[in-house]
Amino acid sequence: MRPNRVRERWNAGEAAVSGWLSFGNSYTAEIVGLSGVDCVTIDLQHAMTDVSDMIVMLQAISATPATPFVRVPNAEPGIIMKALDAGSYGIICPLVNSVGDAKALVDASSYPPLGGRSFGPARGLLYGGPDYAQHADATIVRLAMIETREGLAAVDDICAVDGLDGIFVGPSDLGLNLGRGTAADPSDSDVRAAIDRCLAAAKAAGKRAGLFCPSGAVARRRAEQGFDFVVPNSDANLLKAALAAELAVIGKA
Ligand code: 3PY
Ligand code: MG
Repeated sequence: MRPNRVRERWNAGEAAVSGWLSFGNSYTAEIVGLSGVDCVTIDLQHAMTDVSDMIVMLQAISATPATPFVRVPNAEPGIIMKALDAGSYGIICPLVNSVGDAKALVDASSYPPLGGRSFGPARGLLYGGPDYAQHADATIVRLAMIETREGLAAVDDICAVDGLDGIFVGPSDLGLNLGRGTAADPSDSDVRAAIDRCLAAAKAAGKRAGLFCPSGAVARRRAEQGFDFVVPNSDANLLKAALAAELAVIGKA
């Protein structure tokens, strides 16, 4: 089976860097996939994307060296299985608030006996290779998002769930849930402590920790801190920032 570059980075003792796709478009998926990132995450939760966009985006990413991940809208088994069948090598699941939510993620993304994923890997087989079924469970990465008070309170138990590779912190929702705003690189000491707490919980359980970041500088700092999976902002945010900078040069901003 084609290897997962995120796991390769981890096995080499490095953090994996992921692009983040908010446009439901195969061209931007290809551009980000060829940018030098290890991974490209298609966001089906908040982005302007739907399932048919996801399929052509996964096809575009196949033509790049980057490994495709999908952030699903929720832990509903149907969408997790569909993303995997379409060739995603990683699932990032938002709003994981309990051990039950984390187990549901593992269950939907793993074949029996580990889980209850139904067999029909469609594009997964084309992208992964003919031995997909034997290696899928060990190749696919499952990250549970910690981004609420409940998730934070349960983070140790969530990290202990068998088959879960780790957690992915959503700093904006976490800040919002703590009543401290939506900054992606929070200065608030409680939100910062909550992020550090998530990292410590993952490490204590021998699991991986990821984090959405608003820039490469923050992503680098977080990787140096010990995060294993960092996202240096989304395509849409980067386009907005780059355009604003250019417009400022010509006096339009
Ligand atoms: C958050 O910050 O809440 C996120 O979900 C980042 O993607
Ligand atoms: Mg969020």
